[in-house]
Amino acid sequence: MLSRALITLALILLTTLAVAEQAEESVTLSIPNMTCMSCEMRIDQALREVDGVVDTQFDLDAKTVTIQYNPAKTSIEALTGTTEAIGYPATVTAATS
Ligand SMILES: [Cu+2]
Repeated sequence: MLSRALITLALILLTTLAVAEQAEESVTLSIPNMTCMSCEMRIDQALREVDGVVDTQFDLDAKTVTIQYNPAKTSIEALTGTTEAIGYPATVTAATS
C-alpha cells in the first residue's frame, strides 16, 4: 500500500526532525581574562547573540563558562571565536554531546 508507506516515511521524518531539534550539546570554556562581573556580562551578551546558544552558566571563581548550544546552528569553534573577538580567548575544558 502506497499510502501506508508514505505515512511510515512521514513518521520517520518527523521523528528525525524532533530528535534533531532537541539535540543539545554543552561545552565548558576556560577564559583566563575573565576577571570580574563586567567581563562576565560582556561575554554573556556576546555568546547569547550567537544563534544556537541556548544557555550559559558562568563560574567567575573558576573563570569558566558552560554553554548549552544547538550543534546544528553553531559550533565550539564559533563560540571560542566569539569570546576571542571581544578580547577573551578561551580554551575548551570539557565537552559533551
Ligand atoms: Cu572584568
